[in-house]
Amino acid sequence: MTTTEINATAAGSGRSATATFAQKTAQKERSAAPVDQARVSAVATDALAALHGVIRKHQLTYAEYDALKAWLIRVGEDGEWPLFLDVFVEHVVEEVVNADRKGATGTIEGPYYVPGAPEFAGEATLPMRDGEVGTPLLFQGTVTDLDGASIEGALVELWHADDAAFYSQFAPGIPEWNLRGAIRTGADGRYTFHTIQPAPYQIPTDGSCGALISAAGWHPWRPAHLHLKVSAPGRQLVTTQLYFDGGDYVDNDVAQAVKPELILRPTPAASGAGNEVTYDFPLDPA
Ligand code: MBD
Ligand code: FE
Repeated sequence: MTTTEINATAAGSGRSATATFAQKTAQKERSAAPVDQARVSAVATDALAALHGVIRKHQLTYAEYDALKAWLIRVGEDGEWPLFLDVFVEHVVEEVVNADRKGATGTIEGPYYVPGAPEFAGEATLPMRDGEVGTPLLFQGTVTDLDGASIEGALVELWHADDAAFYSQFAPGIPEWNLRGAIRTGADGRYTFHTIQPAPYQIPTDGSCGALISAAGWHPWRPAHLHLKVSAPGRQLVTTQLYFDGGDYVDNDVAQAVKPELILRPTPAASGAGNEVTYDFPLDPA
């Protein structure tokens, strides 16, 4: 990877994620419930108390307090709040919100979902460039209810990074819907995607998230992953990711979003090109 590409990722992807998040929330805010003052007070009081506890525990200095202020200001200037929160915080929100699910296992959405990708019936090759680099992957399965009965009219949305770990609409120079698409299931509940396997994702190293990661001596990597949203009328939407058995960082995701149920074990494709794997989505009732 060249330095130019790394710079483009930090300057482009983090900031674009902020713009996309602002658009997505503006739509939701119009129908939002009124603010519950007691809940705001309870949560904010405890959040501040947790921070006060950290300051006491580690006997923070003024130099460290000023470094924290400067870093927080920079996260906003870089547009990296969605990146920071989705990498370091979202996994606990997902754990709490989906604790009672019985069907398909969820995990974090991350910063790079865009609604409205091209939709196909039953089977699709994801939009990709001529000669898109990467190992071909046939990814297929069935959307069902909790008893295993197939669901017609389910929507399986798939988005993932390319073989250089860049996401369309966030890194520059990639066609708008590259490696993003959705399949509407027929009566058999089945979906079949033809795509390529993504590469492990590196958190941009030259922005404020990268500065924290390197200052702390952590690593900036997520394992290679497919992102999915699977939904159907009368069913709970599941947002999840799938990983590749034995892949780098599967056991050490910086975003702590891997779960055992989410690890794919692809086999060589019957077609002879690349790999294939089957994964079913049983959806909880709404
Ligand atoms: C990603 O691709 C991602 O999935 C998450 C959660 C955070 C940063 C980049
Ligand atoms: Fe991702």
